[in-house]
Amino acid sequence: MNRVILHIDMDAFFAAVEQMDHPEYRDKPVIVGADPKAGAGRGVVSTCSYEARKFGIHSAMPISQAYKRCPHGIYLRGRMERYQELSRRIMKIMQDFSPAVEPVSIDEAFIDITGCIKLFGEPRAIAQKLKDCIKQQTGLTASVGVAPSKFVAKIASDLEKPNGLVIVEKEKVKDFLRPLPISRMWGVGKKTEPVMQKLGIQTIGDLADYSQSKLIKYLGKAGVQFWNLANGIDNRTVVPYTDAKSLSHETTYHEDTDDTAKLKQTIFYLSNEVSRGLRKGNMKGKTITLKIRLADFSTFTRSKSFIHYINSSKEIYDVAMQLFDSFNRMGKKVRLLGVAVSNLDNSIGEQMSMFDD
Ligand code: TTP
Ligand code: MG
Repeated sequence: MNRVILHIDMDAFFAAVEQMDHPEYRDKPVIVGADPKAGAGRGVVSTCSYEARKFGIHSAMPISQAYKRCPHGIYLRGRMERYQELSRRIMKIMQDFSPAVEPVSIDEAFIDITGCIKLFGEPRAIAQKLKDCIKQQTGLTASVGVAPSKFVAKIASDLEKPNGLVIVEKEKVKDFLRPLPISRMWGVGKKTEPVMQKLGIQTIGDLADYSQSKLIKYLGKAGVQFWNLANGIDNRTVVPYTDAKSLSHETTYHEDTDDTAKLKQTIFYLSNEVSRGLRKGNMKGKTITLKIRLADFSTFTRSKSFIHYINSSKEIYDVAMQLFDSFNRMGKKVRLLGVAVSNLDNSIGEQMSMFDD
């Protein structure tokens, strides 16, 4: 089966958060990083808004140089906690789309959506929906690349920044890669680029056409990896990050439903699955959470905590049903249900898939 991988990267992340939280900074050059005045202007730029990029400012540039280029810019120190809080929210939004989310950095992740296409629609629609959800729920824009591999998805997300959406179909991967400069290759940095230049390799296409054995001669084992990537060969999988803080199970309906018997049956099934998982891992938990996504994609969680630990399916089911009965769906149909147990006593537990909204 052809894989469909998304790479998501937030636009001018730290600067965009500052512009969102401070409307007076919007449409202005905002530079997050060291103080250009204190400490004789030592230190560097963390990032800057797209308005500041017009002055040639970029990440890692000495702050003194940035200040020379744009003395009227808004210079900020940055608020790491706030960025982390938003990062967590964004990662959770992604987990609503697929359980296979691999965060790469504070503002970047891969998602494998291969298994979600039947449920959510075409890759373009899924990617657009994800961008919309991030925008609606956080106020920030993301750029997304969609491709059959991580390498190509990552390049694609960067091509039309900000607010980009680039889709590369399997048959078009090689043509897509060919004209790109070699500096776009993963792992080609200050050391490797001059070697490539010497070999006459300017574009990814040049690399794809180069003899593999010669590449190995000049670049060692890495030569094989570079050659494979240039030829669109990249089988690396998306490895979801889990920290076993909770154990959950969820179901998305093929068709949204408001059939109470069906919903009840799903909660029964989910409670059983979660209970089974807990017992298998010798775990118990104190908090039961019911997750409900309605037909319009609005998503809610309702939780109840106990003083004692539980893991039996009957107890989990009873609590999940109480939470369900007291939730007002405002007449809307249900798209997804999830049951989670958290606050685990899992000293001997293994890593499990989870959600913890
Ligand atoms: P990036 O995604 O590389 O940059 P960005 O989100 O600011 O801009 P773009 O639209 O090009 O993606 O990095 C994410 C955040 O990480 C960035 O907002 C600030 C921080 N960062 C640094 O602190 N120092 C750095 O050198 C880089 C590259 C990023
Ligand atoms: Mg970014």
